[in-house]
Amino acid sequence: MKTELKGKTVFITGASSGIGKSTAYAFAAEGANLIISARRIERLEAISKNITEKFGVKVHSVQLDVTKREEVKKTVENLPGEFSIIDILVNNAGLGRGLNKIYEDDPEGWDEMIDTNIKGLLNVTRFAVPKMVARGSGHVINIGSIAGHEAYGGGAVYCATKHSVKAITESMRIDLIDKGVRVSTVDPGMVETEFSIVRFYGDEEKAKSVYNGLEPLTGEDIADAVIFCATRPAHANINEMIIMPSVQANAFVTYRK
Ligand code: NDP
Ligand code: 8X3
Repeated sequence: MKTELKGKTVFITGASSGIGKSTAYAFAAEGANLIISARRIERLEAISKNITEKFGVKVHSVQLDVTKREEVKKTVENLPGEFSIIDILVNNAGLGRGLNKIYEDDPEGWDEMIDTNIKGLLNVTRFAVPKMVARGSGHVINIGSIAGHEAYGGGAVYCATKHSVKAITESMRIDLIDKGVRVSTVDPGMVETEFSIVRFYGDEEKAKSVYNGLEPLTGEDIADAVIFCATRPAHANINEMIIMPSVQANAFVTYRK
């Protein structure tokens, strides 16, 4: 029997934009209640209002920087009563910074990527999973990347962070095998979100050119994949799902018109 999402509580990091935002809408459409988090609280509040009006589910918006371990601990351990049981955690918050050769790259960007994509994911997981373990049920869905399977030039650190997400997912699955907690990773290729704008420090033209001549994935495509993972019957787990635009064969080869 498929896992029912109605009435479940889903914690999504990085829900102010892109994949995280689409995932919030997709879970709400299934009747799940949400904890949506990111640094830009005003965006979360607007999303929360819209979701509540549209789907009638409960939404708790939290301003949270996943790189701040103490803040994450305080937030996750002190959720309001009706949101205190997290059934599903979607570790989505992440970013790329720059696309430069390693010997020319800005080390500040390395810190941001490592602190967010690896340590941020670890921080939230560390404080959300103990209650799942105590209850004997839960599901952690990480958003990895094709960059966690292949490494491309200019992406040494971003690719390293997503290879880390893959390794963390695999180890966690072993750690949680006897605890009733499932662990999945959804690993997309090119998705048109704010990702490239952030990667190129606000250069919208450069960001747009990443998708020139091809139809990229959308946040909704990835949200669909996340919902598929979350709705498998309790005895089944999607370990890993790689999802690409039809015209992207791998991290290197695209077909552009
Ligand atoms: P967006 O830039 O559209 O969204 C990124 C989200 O992460 C935002 O909501 C942002 O919110 C949040 N975020 C960034 N840093 C932090 C932080 N320190 N603390 C909390 N939240 C943070 O990009 P995407 O939706 O594309 O990215 C989502 C995930 O998908 C990332 O992990 C990315 O690596 C991955 N991915 C993206 C692909 C793509 O092609 N777009 C392909 C494969 C994977 P705020 O700034 O408000 O904090
Ligand atoms: C982000 C997309 O194509 O740079 O994971 O790997 S890509």
